[in-house]
Amino acid sequence: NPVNVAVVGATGAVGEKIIKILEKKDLPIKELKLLSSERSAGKKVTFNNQELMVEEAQPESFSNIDIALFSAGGSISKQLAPEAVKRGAVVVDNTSAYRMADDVPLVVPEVNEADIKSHNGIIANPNCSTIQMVAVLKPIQEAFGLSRVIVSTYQAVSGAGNHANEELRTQTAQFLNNEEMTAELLPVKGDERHYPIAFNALPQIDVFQENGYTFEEMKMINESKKILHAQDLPVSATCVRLPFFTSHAESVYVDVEKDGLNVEDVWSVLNRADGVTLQDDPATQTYPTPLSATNKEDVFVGRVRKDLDSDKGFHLWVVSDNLIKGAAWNTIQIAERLIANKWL
Ligand code: 11C
Repeated sequence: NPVNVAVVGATGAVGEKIIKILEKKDLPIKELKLLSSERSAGKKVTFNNQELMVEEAQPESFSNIDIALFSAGGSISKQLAPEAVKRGAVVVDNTSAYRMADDVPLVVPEVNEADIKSHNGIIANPNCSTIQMVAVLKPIQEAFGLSRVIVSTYQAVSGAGNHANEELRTQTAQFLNNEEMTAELLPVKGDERHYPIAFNALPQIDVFQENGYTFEEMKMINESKKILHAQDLPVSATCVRLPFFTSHAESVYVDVEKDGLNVEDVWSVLNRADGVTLQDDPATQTYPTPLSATNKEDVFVGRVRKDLDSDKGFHLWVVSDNLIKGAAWNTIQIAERLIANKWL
């Protein structure tokens, strides 16, 4: 049966992608309602050649909605997701508001689709940098076991939203014109100090936690354990922002449990993994980059190498579009599975 879908945060970086992907896919949508904060209400957005008006999200907006896709920031989700659920909608939430709640499944469909079934009205979409990593870790975990993960990220500015893209553009022009760069947003909106991102690398994504890790690093650590059902797996992360617009890249080190594996063994499980594309051939300089992964749905992996000292250690380079698989596409996949499995 066709469903009524609401997109909350319809004018944001992720909301825009959700609408574009919904146009391409054949979800049985009866009505699409576009919602936003008061600031963006009144804007017009085209969907399937129809002009739709963006309305301010209110509790009543969710009467008659079957699926609500939230990506308007954590505070809007905290305020309005329960209102949507109260009115009978199932929420797929793209923010960090509910991810670690025990009664909220945190889902990457290729990894833990079955977890969706136990939802109580809210399903959380993981952080972008987590999604692409677990998509690659899962087939390795299944085939060989995992005993340790260490990741360093190279993340795009669009992860911090459309305003961060503008800041990179402005600073790049300033630098090339020999002007002083103005930094007002990155590394984190609202934090005390700001540094230029253009021609730079910022080892801070989101705010610092008491243990010295940033919230982005802790998200990667805690979310990965939850999605992989591996609370005891040691995971450690260093997250860095770099001056390009789209797609996050990650250097991932894993220790597997099985002895004596070689690169071909890892290639063969990655080749069979859903949603993963292997691009790995040093002889032809074949590997993914943020530019080559942009606007694609898959997670790309290359540079698979066996550690030179540890028999069970492997290094991988993982790249994916942070706004597509990292956000909009994963959200829509969850909605698709809700409908297909009749888990609404
Ligand atoms: C970034 N990963 O690149 C963040 C953006 O928890 O959904 C995604 C924030 C989130 O800045």
